[in-house]
Amino acid sequence: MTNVREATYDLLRENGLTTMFGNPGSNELMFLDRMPSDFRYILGLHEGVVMGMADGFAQASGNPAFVNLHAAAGTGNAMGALTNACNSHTPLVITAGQQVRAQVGVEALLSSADAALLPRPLVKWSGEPAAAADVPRMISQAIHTANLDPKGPVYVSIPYDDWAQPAGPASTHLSARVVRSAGSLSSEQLEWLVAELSGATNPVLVVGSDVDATVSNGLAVELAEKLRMSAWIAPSASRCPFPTRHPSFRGVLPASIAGIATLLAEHDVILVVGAPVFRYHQFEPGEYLAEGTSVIQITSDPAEAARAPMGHAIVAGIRETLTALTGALEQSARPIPAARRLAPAGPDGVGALRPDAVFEVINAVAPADAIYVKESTSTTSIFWDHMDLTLPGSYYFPAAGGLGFGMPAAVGVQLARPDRPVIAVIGDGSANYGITALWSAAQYNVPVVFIILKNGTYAALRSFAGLMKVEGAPGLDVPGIDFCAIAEGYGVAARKAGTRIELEEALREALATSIPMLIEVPTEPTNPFH
Ligand code: TZD
Repeated sequence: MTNVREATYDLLRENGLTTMFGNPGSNELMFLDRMPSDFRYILGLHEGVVMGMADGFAQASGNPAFVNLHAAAGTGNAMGALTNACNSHTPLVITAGQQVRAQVGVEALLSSADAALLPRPLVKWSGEPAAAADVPRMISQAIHTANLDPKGPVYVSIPYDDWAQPAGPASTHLSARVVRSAGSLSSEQLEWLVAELSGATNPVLVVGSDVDATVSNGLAVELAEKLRMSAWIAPSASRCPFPTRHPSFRGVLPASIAGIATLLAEHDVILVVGAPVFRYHQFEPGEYLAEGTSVIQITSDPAEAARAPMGHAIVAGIRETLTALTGALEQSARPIPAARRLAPAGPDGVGALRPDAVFEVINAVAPADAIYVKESTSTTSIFWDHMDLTLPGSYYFPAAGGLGFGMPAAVGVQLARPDRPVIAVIGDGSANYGITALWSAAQYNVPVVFIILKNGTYAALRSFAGLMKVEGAPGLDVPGIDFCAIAEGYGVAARKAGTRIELEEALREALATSIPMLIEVPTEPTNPFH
């Protein structure tokens, strides 16, 4: 008779979850026992890194990724990373090994009391099966829950004596199940939307990460062109949903209440697609909207629709809605919005490069299909201004601002997309939260180019301190870290690049090799609010 372990591997295989990200302990060994040869296991040396790799892999592949953690301790280490996966609607099937059933009640070492409660509220759903025979069905439930809109992480705790038990009769039906959602607008809803947009005199498009997640970037361009709208990326962007060199593109909205109201004041209708309204950050209070401006939000996430402080919302599939809308709208005769003019990088500093110069070099040297994983917090808007990102799936950033995503996510993205070069642009503060991803990159031969922007400080926090009138706060500098030595210690080749020419040479070398490489670049601190 098929046991729970065999039935689970069958189920994972049928659903395409043959790459596992994990960090094992005694509770997981029975599951990993004789892992079938068509599965691959990517070991992360810390659970934050395991989660970051899985998050990058799932976002870049568009399919759920499978994660295996160790009990409560492993889950705890993973939870910071869950904040990002939760915000980015990343479909993750997270499992954690539980002590044997007979030893959970006595709280034996590495048992997880109230295991299903532990990861909430950062997962869409979580559970621990009431009986061994129900494990495969529950993992099936987890896969479908993670993958239905709004996608997101889910969590199952599994007592380790369950794996050898007979699978229940339901397990024979699970592998063949197909569960899909269909999120189209009704004809009345579409008519209303078309009337609102056609009747607007100066509408504007704001696109969010779920446009990129559903590979609807081309539809967003079509929509902007049809209505001759300028287009912004929603604030706190974690993906790139609109080509940054398209004439309609205006940039990423600032993440503040007053900032958005002011910037969009000239528009009568703001159409927000695939984003929350809005993911604010710095507190600059004021009116949410200027007089005469209204918002219409299209999102696949009911919670996102419900919590918006203003505007109307429609909960529907992003791709389906954009397809219907572009088909139903007439071509506008308004003048095409004038393209913005971008300033070139400023003069080079002495002993350190300006971030805009770094991005100019990267943009000039890297191929057009490069994918960027970014975690350098003070240089975000400079990056957007200097980079030509055209293809879907070209940019990933921690969606909840939780650092420790960048280094590992770059490894996960590269594993999912071996056909495109992956360049991780990481701050010298951020790098430390996920630094052991270097080891996974080296061991699994994942040819990510890691570029560390070494400004010696938490520059974003210094800027926040200025904004909040905080003086003399401790703990804002990170001097004395040699990233080349660290990289070499984990088995990754490394170069220092202190000038444009050195950076250009190092980047060309790194892109030409099939091994991971780290480039440490001394940079000048910048203020993101200036
Ligand atoms: N811890 C975690 C897990 N996430 C965070 N966001 C922070 C701490 C706080 N934090 C920020 O929000 S930005 C930042 C910290 C520590 C500085 C990152 O420094 P960096 O980048 O060198 O990577 P910049 O460009 O110098 O700001």
